[in-house]
Amino acid sequence: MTDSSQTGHTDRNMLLDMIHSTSKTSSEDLLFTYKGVLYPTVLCNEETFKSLENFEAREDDLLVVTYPKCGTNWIIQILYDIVGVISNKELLLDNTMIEFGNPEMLERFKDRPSPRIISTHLNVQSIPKSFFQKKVKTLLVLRNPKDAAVSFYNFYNSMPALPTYQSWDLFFKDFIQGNVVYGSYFDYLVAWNKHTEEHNVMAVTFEEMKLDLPTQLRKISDFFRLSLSPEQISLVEEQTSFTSMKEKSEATHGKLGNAFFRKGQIGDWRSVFTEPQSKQVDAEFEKYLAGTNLGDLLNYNKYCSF
Ligand code: PPS
Repeated sequence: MTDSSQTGHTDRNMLLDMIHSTSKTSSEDLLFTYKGVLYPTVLCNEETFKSLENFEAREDDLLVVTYPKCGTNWIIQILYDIVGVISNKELLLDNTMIEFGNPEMLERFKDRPSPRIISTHLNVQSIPKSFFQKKVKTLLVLRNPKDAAVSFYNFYNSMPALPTYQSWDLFFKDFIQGNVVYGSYFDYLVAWNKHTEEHNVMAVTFEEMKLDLPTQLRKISDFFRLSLSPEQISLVEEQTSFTSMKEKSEATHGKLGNAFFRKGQIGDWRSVFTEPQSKQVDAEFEKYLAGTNLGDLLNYNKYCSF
């Protein structure tokens, strides 16, 4: 990616600067609701959401969809590295979520060369329709809800653009009610469950990536028809390990590096959840996801038993 990636890089830096320069104010100032879902005011606005309705996807876009804290930055780095390795170029990490920034920033996606790596936390209903009409290849990254919740709590408290919670218990109440940015974890997955049979949609989990990254890299690269040699897989594996990404995080994420790359582990929830909280998540899982394709993929009993 050449000139236009420089533009993207500027947009990314601009967003990081906007976050850095936010001083924590009240929740009312930091969050707004659009179509019943909470969003961060510093990063999102209604005008961009309206423009998104007419966003033109390209058939060769690589779309990544994630509920927050489920491995977004990891998968984005993986895709940049895969595309970079295949084209034999070091790509500048210029990614911004499509819903971030103003409509002009969204407009500049048109200048990005193919294949565009596009990522979003938006729920299915809010993703521009053209991605579905064009059957754009879409990778969904899932993470068990308990680790996602703990990661989210820590992120709220380290991110200037999000309100601070005085305690985990208070955050947990909001998480379980979907009263957090981007809404309910369960609603998000329930909506995606309806798309899991489509040939252009593939789901992987944070846990599978953590336990056997090479296998998942092969699956991901084959899915996007960007097949890698074993040597290329090893290179991408090395570049996208937690340690390596954390080390580079100041360059990629500025002062927020440590907020984005905190622990990168499976099971951190065990040191935070109380038994009743754990049971409450189990009940939600049972109600919404047990026995579904995504519910099965999550391997819930393995990762979420108290
Ligand atoms: S965000 O803010 O929604 O975009 O966050 P997201 O990138 O989706 O998720 C952040 C969590 O992913 C962990 N992470 C990783 N884990 C393992 N390996 C690698 N390479 C990696 N990169 C990011 C990150 O540490 C966050 O999880 P926690 O549990 O908070 O550490």
